[in-house]
Amino acid sequence: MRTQVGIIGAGPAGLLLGALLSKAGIDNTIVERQSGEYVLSRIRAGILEQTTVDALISAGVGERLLKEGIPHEHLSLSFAGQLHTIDLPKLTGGKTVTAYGQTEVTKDLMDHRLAAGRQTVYEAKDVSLHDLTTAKPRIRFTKDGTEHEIECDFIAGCDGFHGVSRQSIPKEKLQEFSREYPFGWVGVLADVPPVSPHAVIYGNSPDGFSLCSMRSMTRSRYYVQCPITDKVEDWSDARFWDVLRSRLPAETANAIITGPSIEKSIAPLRSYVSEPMRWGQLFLAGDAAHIVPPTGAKGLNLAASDVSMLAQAFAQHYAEKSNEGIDGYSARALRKIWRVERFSWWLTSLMHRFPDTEGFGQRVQEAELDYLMNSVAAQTTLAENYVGLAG
Ligand code: FAS
Ligand code: PHB
Repeated sequence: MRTQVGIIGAGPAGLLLGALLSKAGIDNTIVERQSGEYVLSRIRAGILEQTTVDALISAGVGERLLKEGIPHEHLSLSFAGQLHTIDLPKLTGGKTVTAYGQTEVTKDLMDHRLAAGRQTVYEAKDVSLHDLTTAKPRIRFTKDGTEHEIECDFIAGCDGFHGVSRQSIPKEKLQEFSREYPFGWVGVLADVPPVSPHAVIYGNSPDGFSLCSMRSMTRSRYYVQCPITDKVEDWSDARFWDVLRSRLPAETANAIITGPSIEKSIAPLRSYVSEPMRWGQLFLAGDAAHIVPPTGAKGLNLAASDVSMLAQAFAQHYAEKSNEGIDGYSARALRKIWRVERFSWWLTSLMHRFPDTEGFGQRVQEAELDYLMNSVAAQTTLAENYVGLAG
């Protein structure tokens, strides 16, 4: 087989890149190791920046998003028993974020790709990359027991943190930066109305972090900070709802409508960046190159930012015979990535209880929250990062 751009991974990064390349008339094939059903079963992000919404509309998959996505004009922080609400459009010249689950984004992109007759190989086994520093890099995989090979001009590694792409780059060519956080998040999805349908609530309480979000007006998404050693079986629904309520102001806690969890999982929190994002004809995008703690709601949005830049770069190569975009991709993407890594690390540090933070550290955290709630300048910084930085 042959294609212009081979894409590894059919998560949001791979699917959005495929849609953007198809729109630019660039042939592409996606190779995914899981089934489509499995990819859709993963419950992850829920908040889209405007630039992500714009990229999805540009890729031709904005119709359901515009109908069902729920704009959030506010962001709320709760601490010391109080709820503080930040007016996003007022502080950012009219920008907001949109509540629309990653599962829906992935479904829209999958449906669009199927309807366009574009090739996606699901359940591909033993995916490997070859000849990456030549003009004809190759993807090899096994499907239903038969070995296949795809010759490409370029390969986009969109296969997430545990994928094969980053591992195909010689270790000595990579610089890796990481920070592991000493806690995780228990996440619950429940078919109950959201307590706060127009603002995500981030909570900092003496017992730890909590978060109130949603997927629709009848489906809610909640999280609480938990020890990194916890297992999902340690968390009954009853315990989850009690802990969540105990970490929120009374008025909010009393308004929470509980119900049986339809999904419950524990996610570890880490910050990670791998540099550079290119090796020969291999380009990394999304979680394959970086991870942010979900506190800033940035993982999916950063993946969309990478593939928007990469799609532009490939289009410039083929349409204008210019390599300026692909040669500058890694540096341009990393400049944005590090600014988002900084924001995600900062909000995580501000809103969580760290095992070793007491005394002085705790007072500094409280002073920063107090300053944030009494400074328009500080709230503007939070707001412009939350709605998404340009570039
Ligand atoms: P993904 O990991 O989504 O997709 C990579 C794809 O590549 C997968 O389908 C995988 O099966 C495939 N793949 C892997 N190895 C392969 C191989 N060798 N060959 C072929 N295919 C291969 N972000 C937020 O903004 N908010 C959140 O609340 C949030 N919660 C999260 C919870 C969890 C548990 C995790 C893991 C992440 C969460 N994220 C969150 C981040 C998440 O949304 C990612 O940023 C987003 O999925 C990134 O998309 P991709 O880069 O496409 O990677
Ligand atoms: C979510 O809706 O899943 C969500 C919202 C905001 C975050 C993280 C996750 O920061």
